[in-house]
Amino acid sequence: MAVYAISDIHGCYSMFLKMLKKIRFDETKDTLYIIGDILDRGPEVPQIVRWVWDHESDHVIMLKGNHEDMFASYPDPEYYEQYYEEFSAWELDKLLRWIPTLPNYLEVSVGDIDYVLAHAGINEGILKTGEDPDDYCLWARSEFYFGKGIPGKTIVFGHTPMMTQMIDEQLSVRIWRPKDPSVHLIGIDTGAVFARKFGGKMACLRLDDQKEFYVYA
Ligand SMILES: [Mn+2]
Repeated sequence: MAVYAISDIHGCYSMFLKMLKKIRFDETKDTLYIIGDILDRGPEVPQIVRWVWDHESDHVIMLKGNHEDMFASYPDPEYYEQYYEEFSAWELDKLLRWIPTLPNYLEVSVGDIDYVLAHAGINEGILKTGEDPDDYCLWARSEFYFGKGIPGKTIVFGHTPMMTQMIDEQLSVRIWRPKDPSVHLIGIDTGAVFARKFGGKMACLRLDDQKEFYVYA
């Protein structure tokens, strides 16, 4: 009955399967939120997309990342030449129809913690109105994670690999939290796709008790 969050898989399908094993994910009981960016950069993009399609349910829930949005909004045959080879025509069509249906953020209460999940971040205005006209949830950077968050909410986000960012003067390859304990932000992108280059790894957070899980390439 555990609830997990993972993000920025970026085609690292083999690492993702390792992670499912590590957390002993049971899709009949547990829930997994994938907080965007399964596309681009990594070696096994079609494999992870097909896995998500095969498992999407009340127990496997995908949110939109900027890389999904870019693919759907500005499909560039040259840039995505690889995908046009790797995916079938009907899969590409499905991808383009699927991406706009993915949410920019989700509110999830686990135990007594009210989480908000968003790929890059979220602010109070978006949460109040439900509108994200500037795609803040997909693209926010330091203006979000150097901010104060939203009172009463714990925000789990990805998008910025924590190993490449000097945050609070701390170079981290672990799940990140701000030093100020009153700011409830949790950054879970630990750079899985950059694992070989920079020593990143794939992180997964159990929302029930905030236990951290890591797998290596
Ligand atoms: Mn991203």
